[in-house]
Amino acid sequence: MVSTKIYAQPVDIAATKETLHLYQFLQKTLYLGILFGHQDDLAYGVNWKYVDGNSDVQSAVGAYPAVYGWELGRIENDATNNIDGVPFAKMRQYIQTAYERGGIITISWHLNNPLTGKTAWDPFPGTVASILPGGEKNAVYNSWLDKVANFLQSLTGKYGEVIPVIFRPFHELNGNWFWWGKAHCTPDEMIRLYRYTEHYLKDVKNIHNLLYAFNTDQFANLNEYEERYPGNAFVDIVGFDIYQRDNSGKAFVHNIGRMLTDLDAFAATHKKIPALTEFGFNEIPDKNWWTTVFAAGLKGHQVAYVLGWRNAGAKADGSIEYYVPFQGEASQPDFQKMKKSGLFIFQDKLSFSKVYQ
Ligand code: BMA
Repeated sequence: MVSTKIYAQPVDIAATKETLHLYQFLQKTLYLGILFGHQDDLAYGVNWKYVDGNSDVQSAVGAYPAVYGWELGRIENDATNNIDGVPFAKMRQYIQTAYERGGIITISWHLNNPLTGKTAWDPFPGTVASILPGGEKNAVYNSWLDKVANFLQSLTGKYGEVIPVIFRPFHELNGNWFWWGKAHCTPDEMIRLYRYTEHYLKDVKNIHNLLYAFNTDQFANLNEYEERYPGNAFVDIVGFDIYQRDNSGKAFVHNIGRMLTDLDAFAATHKKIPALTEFGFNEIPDKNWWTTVFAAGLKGHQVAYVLGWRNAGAKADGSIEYYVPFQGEASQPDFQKMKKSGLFIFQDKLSFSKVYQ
């Protein structure tokens, strides 16, 4: 169990006032409920794209999510749209809209491979080493971080203040599918890259609106979880990603419970905020999944928030991808039941002053 003491200060000692308030709010909510989040929620859903005010979560339960995930992939190429087609200009507006009503923003980055120019899924050996200081691609990586910094600094509220963001770089780093994955760099290289990235944003670019999230994919035990942990001085939020990929809700409940028990202990000893940084069961093939599997698995554990992955709908390659109900979807009634249970917090329970002031 996480201790009831509120940690006063995020790792960035120069964090802005709003960022500090968000940090403290996230700790208070651990005792009130779990903030429900969704990736790309305001940009598109299973049957729509870029309709102002639309949200699959809102259409399913009458309230917007509390947490909004966004993705920076392709910003490194100066692209107009991100890796999933979301125009960065629109993303900025959605972030501003959500922030003004007390929504919480988290950002991931499926950045291309800086050594080969291919995608995040190109595990070319030596990529991490090549972008560290002294490496042949360090200057390229710095120029990419400059673009990330520009975008983060452009997220401003009504009074010109910068909007706080939970930044989640190098997610799922114990998997092997990304170039920063476990099989493609040493623990020391990964730790140096995480620390360097943070140092560059904070000290070189003067970015002070970030809380830093560290997150793995599923893990076997705490040794695996900790192997590439950059250290207490670099991390505010600790989490992991989990997807159900078979029909057995039983296995999911067991695994999520086992990992949350480890995460609870890790968060308490390291004085960090626990979160479920991504989750999903694609197309939600079980209409009672929310109460009998998802909420059942979370029961008895403390996480500040959960982030359901994106409702892409039908994709160009013919596959279908969605993780959160929408109006008329089979698991909508059970999702409504889960909301009524009060375990989760949606936007309707938040306001700007509660979260940021
Ligand atoms: C993956 C999938 C992809 C997407 C990528 C980056 O998990 O959703 O369709 O391009 O995340 O957001």
